[in-house]
This record gives sequence, C-alpha cells and structure tokens, in this order.
Amino acid sequence: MGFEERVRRVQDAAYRIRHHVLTMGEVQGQGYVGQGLGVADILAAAYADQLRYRADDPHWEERDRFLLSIGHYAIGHYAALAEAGIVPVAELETYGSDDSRLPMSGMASYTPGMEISGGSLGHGLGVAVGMALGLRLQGRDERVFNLLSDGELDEGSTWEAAMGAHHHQLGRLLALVDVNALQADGKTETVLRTEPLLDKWTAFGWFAQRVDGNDVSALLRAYDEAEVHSELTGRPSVILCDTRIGRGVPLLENREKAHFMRIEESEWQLCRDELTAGHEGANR
Ligand SMILES: Cc1ncc(C[n+]2csc(CCOP(=O)(O)OP(=O)(O)O)c2C)c(N)n1
Ligand SMILES: [Mg+2]
Repeated sequence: MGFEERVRRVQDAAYRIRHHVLTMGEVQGQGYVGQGLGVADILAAAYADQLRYRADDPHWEERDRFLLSIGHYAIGHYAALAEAGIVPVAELETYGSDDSRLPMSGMASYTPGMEISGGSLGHGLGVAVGMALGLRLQGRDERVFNLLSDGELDEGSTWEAAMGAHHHQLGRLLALVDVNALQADGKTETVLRTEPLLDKWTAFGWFAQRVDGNDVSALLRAYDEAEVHSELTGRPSVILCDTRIGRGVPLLENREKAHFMRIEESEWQLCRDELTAGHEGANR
C-alpha cells in the first residue's frame, strides 16, 4: 500500500473513531470526550496501520500489545477497539452503564483488547517495560505500545521505567505521549513544567521524536521511523504527540473545563455535524 493510501485509510478510521467517541459521550452527557477526540489520530494510526492483532481473538499470542495507562482515556480506546472490530459497535451504547463491559475507566478484566487496568497514573510504562522484557525472555518479537499522557510525566515512576527500558535495550517498546498541554488541575506548564520533553527523553536514552499528533502523515512517518530506528539500535522509541483536546469538533476545541466536559443535550447533533463537515471538507 502506498503512503498516500495509508494516510487516507487512517484518516477515515480516525473519523469513525471520533464518531464513536461522541456516541459514548452522549450516553453519559459528559466525560473525557475531549481526550478521546484528541488522540483519535494516534489510535487510528496504531490500529489501522501499525498493530498486529486478530479481531476475533483478542488474546492471540502473537498480537502486539497496546497498553492504555490513562484509564480515563478509555472512551477513546473503546472507540478504536470498535473500529478495529474487537468490540461490537452496538455495544458502545452501554458505555459507563451498570454491567457494561465498557466502564468509564479502562479495566483489563472487563473489556476485550484492554491489556491493563489504567487510571492509577504513572504505572503504564513500568508495566510495558516488564511486558517487553518478558516477551523478549520468551524469544518473542511482538511489540509493546504504551499510550500515556503529559500528566503522567509528573510521576517519578514513569522516568524510572524510561531508564529501565534504555538499560534493557527494549527496542520493541514504543511510548506514545499525548501532549495535550492539559491536566485535571489546569495547564501542564502551570501544574509542573516538564519541558523540554524531547531533550529529556533523548537524555534518558530513547529515540525521541516530536510531531503534531493530529497530523496523520506526520504520525505515520514517525511510527515508521521509530520501528526502523529501534530495530537498528535496540533503543526504545517515544513519539511525543502534540494534540488538541476536542480535535475535529470546533465547538469542543476551546471549551473551558476541558479535562471533564459537560455537553448539553442540544449540542450533540451539532458536534456530529461539525465533525462530518470537517472530514468532508478535508476530503474535497
Ligand atoms: C497516581 C494518580 N494521581 C492522581 C490521579 C487523579 N487524576 C486523574 S486524571 C488526572 C490528570 C492527569 O493528567 P492528564 O492525563 O495529562 O490529564 P488530561 O490531559 O486528561 O486533562 C489526575 C491528576 C490519578 N488518577 N492517579
Ligand atoms: Mg494531559
């Protein structure tokens, strides 16, 4: 498949993922909708272009592992799992309801395709390091991806894991950081200044790249580059993805209190219309 075709395929997947996010958001009337929209391109590139998996067998031994450490981003991950065919689209309507397999915070025991229980921030990368080490000890070559947030970079455990990954030369490990510049308590730069991120990850021994995380072409190039580079050097890779919360729905892109959005009943259709108009506009 040519590069342009891959880009188009991923853009279309991201569009459907965003629709799924709105479907689930509407069930609850509120939630982490902005984050789900913001990481849709990262997830689409992972599931429609990069990861090896079998939709009908989520525990297939040879699957690449995708670890979501940010449990509150589950809305985005469920949308991607639905796009991938791992979770039925019709089930998205149960999001966050009693007895649903799709709880508001991601949990491994509930959802097919959810590798770990997230939410206790700062632990995902450590688990990913252990998993990548374990797979290597077994002589396997599956890759391990970890999607984490800029808020998780406030946690010392993330940086311990980063050191461990370099020490053990875990070239099959890829970290994806959603740098949306926001946390629960406000802007990342006001909570704890973690920049310059590229320099820090590089100093920790990682092959680090920084891209616009809502630019599918840039993302795919970075994913490709990461795999090739890590294969050659054995160093773990990180892609720092600058994203916009609410991306694809202008009504939500500049919302106050974006960490946990409340969206009025009358606004959901408008959100869907804006999303569709944006996608059609880009394809014209
Ligand atoms: C160890 C831990 N500390 C605090 C929290 C509470 N908490 C939930 S989400 C969140 C914000 C984390 O930052 P980020 O994921 O960047 O937020 P977002 O981009 O979604 O606004 C915090 C502090 C938690 N879940 N785990
Ligand atoms: Mg954030």
